[in-house]
Amino acid sequence: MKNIPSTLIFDVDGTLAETEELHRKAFNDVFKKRRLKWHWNKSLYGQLLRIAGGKERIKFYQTNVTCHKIPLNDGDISLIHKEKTQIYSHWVENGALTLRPGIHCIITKALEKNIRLAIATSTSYSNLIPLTQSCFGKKPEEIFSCLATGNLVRKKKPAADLYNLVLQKLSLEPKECLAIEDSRIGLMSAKGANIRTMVSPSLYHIKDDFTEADHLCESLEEEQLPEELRQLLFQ
Ligand code: XBP
Ligand code: MG
Repeated sequence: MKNIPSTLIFDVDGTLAETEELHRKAFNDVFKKRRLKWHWNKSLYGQLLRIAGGKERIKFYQTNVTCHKIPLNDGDISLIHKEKTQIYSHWVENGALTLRPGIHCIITKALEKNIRLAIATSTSYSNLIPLTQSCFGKKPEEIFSCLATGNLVRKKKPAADLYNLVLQKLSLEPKECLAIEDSRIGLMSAKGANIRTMVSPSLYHIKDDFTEADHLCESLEEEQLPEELRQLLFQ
């Protein structure tokens, strides 16, 4: 790592926790309740994850994938997504997720050392609250100095909007930051903002192309981290 970062910018889904199976179940739950006759199996969901954001994913599916073309308008999709978010948040509040191995340690050490932390995620702010509350016993704002969430930008990942928002809100240069991501679209988003990126692939993204990553780590546990990040956090 040529420059030691002053700010670590975390993705949420797949990076802080393996969340996508829970998102998938919440989508399917709502589809069933609404008798849509849609079901996203794991293989299909893996493909759909190329589209960031739940609303965008539903819209893409309706337009490009399903043969039952039920004409849902943007209002319907927003309502479905709102219900999905309520179900997902409720499960997370009740402890359905744990952090990926190594994440608790990285975040605790960074806070001890006054290293600034930020979030750049396509997911909604309302999904982040139960995650930090159940895994850290804290509000997101008590851990992260900046929360760039999907609801705040026009274009979600792979566009660079979320990372650019973090740079703008914290008045930072890209070279002062390190992004931590799990997917190709996340990597593209961070690199689009010229931010050095460490990738640790999550389960759904093991086979993604990470050629442009500055660091590729099998896991986020201490021994797998790049030397400079280990020095920054653990010495
Ligand atoms: C991953 C996503 C999210 C979730 C669904 O975001 O694409 O859209 O799958 O979340 P990231 P919502 O990896 O950037 O954290 O339903 O809240 O949109
Ligand atoms: Mg992710």
